[in-house]
Amino acid sequence: MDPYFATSDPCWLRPEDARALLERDVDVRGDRGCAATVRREVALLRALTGLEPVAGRGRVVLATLAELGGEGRDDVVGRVPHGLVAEGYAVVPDGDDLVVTALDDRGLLHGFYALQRHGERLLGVDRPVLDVPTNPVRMINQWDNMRADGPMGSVERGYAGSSIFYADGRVVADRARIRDYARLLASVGINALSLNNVNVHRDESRLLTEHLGDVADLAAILREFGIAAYLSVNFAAPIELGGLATADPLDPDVAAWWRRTTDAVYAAIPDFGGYVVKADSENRPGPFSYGRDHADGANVLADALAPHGGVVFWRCFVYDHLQDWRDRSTDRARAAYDHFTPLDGRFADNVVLQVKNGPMDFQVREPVSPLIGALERTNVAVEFQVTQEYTGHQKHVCYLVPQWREVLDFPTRGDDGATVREIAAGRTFGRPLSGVCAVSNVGDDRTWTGHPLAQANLYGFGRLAWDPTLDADVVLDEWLALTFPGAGEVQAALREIMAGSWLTYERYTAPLGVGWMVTPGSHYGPSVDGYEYTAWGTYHFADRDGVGVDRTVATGTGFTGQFHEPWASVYEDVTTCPTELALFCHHLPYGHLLRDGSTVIQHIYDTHFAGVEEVEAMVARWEGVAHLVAAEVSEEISRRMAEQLRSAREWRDQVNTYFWRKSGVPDARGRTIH
Ligand code: GCV
Repeated sequence: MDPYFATSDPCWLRPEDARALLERDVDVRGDRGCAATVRREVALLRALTGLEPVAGRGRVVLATLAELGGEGRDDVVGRVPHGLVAEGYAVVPDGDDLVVTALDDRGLLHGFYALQRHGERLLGVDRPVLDVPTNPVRMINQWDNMRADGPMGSVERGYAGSSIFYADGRVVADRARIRDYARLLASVGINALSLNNVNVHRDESRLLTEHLGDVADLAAILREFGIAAYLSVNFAAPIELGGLATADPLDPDVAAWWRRTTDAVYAAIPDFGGYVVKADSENRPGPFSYGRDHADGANVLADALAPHGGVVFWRCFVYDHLQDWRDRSTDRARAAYDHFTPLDGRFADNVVLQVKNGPMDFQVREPVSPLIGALERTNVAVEFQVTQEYTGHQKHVCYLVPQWREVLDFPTRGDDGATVREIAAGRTFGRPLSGVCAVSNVGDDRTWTGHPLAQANLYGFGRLAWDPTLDADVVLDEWLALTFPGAGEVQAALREIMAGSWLTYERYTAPLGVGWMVTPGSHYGPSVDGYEYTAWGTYHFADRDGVGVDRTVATGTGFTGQFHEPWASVYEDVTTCPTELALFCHHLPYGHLLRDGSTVIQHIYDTHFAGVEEVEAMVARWEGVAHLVAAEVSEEISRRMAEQLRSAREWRDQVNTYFWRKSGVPDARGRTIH
């Protein structure tokens, strides 16, 4: 029998979650592709739970529209709501049967997982239901390396142990854990996975060549779950692997090398997804070395992939990381827009520009990247970070779905009302190859995510990728019900703890959108001036009079002018700029009165005291229910919450003390500042 989560937590796929489904007779019609997977999953869940169909509970039939037509069930086909697309599914009650149907076998798989997730609520529907993915691309990016100091591969910005994919410079031999991961991802609708870090080192470059057989094996596992495999590639691979003297994208030998190499990949993996590329970014090679631009760079790969239907995800995280902190005119926040907007329309149709959600780097608060609304003739995928690099390293509870919802809902085009989610879905400019990507938060820890509650972020990303209009609280409730089944008190407590935890984290860390203030390198814990005099372009410019970055057009770096109206004006004017972005867009005196009525300095003090009080309340709330949760899990959560509280106090004290010493302005409420 398939070892279903033999060495790890089943997260939101606990066999008992499938009880309502397994009590029905489940009849899967096809036996190809993902339909075969559904059959196997049902058999496996029956074997694990011992649950068999209960007389009188009816039957669930999973069949494609073509199969239903072949059986003469045209009445059912006729009742499928309008709008079914590839990968989507419809649920149609038909007498004693509940029919799950789709255009393709991947749709049946998603329908199956929806029945498992929603149980009786979906199994008991009395009218047809349609559920289709909004985003064509729903991708997870692994930042996994093939080597580390120890035997297992490491994960860049990973907080949950080592890689589940690599050990000793090779793909792991035991792939059971990878199969479980594919299950988890497919169950929330993910359809693409890039298998290695975007920082491609020597070993990972060879995934394209000497490790290709292993990559093909991984792709076969993913295929069973409707997920396409991608590789991050090294732009200098023609030199490193091919022995050429150059990686110049306009050199015919370079183009021929990429074509040959890509042909070999497709010979091994006919449905290979394509490449993810980080170029000219943080010391990675790229087209700039040859005086070429990023359209030249992306298109040479796109040309190699095009005959096979493959796609290039080209990252826009391109900025000068060797900046001079004395130079106040260079603004890292401007970089992606400045590099890529002039190239709009020059990328091949099978290139997707992968744009981080904000203009800096996954801070707890940033404006939406203005580049997302600027590209009209280019495919775009918005990149999020599920791994908690800047949001507490999975030691802190930080439920990120509300942040992602805010980004997705932002009407970045202002004038014509298009939101980030509409642009990501490819609807605004008719781009069929758009969507969302996210950096994974998993490792080989038994819990997958280190902090058991961080599982909610992976679950939530998948659910939003499928349907970006889902309410963050509804997603949280789904996850809680599946993860702590039958434990109402625990669910209620965790709902209170998690729902607002992103805003709590924001309160006790860097204030008013200014970002950073983290320990350089690790990015964990406070270091207010840690990046202030470095080359990374991540400054707050605090002095005795004020703090913040003047990014206005009138007197600053001009970043605010990269937005469409009304946002350009809203951010430009300090009286209309949202409070939470006040210091991202403006350098303000400590006595400046914010829109919420408090001064900058008092706001810093108040939010930092409040943030810690909120963490204290979270810990107390958790302690009230911890005994209701299995010891192994509850002890892990308690340990991490204790660290969160310690760290939050450290943040509060360092930030408050720093600004009290700089400004000399005391806290209006006389609380302790050191
Ligand atoms: C994979 C930040 C992170 C890096 C990461 C980079 C990226 O700079 O700190 O670890 O590298 O983003 O997104 O490429």
